[in-house]
Amino acid sequence: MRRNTITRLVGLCAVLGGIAFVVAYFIPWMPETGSREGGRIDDLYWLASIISLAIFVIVTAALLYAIVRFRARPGDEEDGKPIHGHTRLEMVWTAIPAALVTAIAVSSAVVLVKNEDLESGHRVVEVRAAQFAWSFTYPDLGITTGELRLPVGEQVELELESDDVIHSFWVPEWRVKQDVVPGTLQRLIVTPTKTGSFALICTELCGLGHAVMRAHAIVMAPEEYDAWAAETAAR
Ligand SMILES: [Cu+2]
Repeated sequence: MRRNTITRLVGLCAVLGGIAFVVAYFIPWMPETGSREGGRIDDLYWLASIISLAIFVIVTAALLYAIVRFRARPGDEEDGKPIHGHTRLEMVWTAIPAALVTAIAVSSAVVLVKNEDLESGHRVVEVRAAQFAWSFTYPDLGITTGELRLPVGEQVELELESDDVIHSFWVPEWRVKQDVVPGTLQRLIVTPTKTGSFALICTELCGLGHAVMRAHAIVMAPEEYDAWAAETAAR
């Protein structure tokens, strides 16, 4: 390749890379993260996004350059040169994606292990899904509610069960998500890091009322949670 070609390709990559960065970084694609597990998942998203965008930018730059630079001129009836592969190039474009996919797999496994690491003495809430509502039982308080309340900064294990069909538990800000399969006990571990009221959504089409199968996940300061727990348990 001539020096000129490389300079132009690098320039094109820089322009496309700049556009890709602006689109990826400055547009809020996802709601702000509200859990410790979610922060790790966001890191994975960034790793996969950066790799994908880098490859996209390089491929697009080469494609655009080739379309403009090597286009058939008017009156050009010639066939292209017969080219039969390029072993070294093929080895490179096999080895690099293999390394990238391995990097994504290893970091995903690390995040999965960390996100499923249960601290001893953690809080437990039993979650029941039924057409078309959620209910939450707090074994330590002996109460059941229609909205999920949790203290901020404390790891909780949600034990999910379904009364009828498959549902799916999802709070977008927490990033983690779990199908609730009838006849099985599913677990989801989450450590809320942000107080507030978040939408809790069923994301498995579970029947006519699926779209309204929503509840709130309310994350409170620890002392507020304790006050609510004491008041509700006393009723
Ligand atoms: Cu549902």
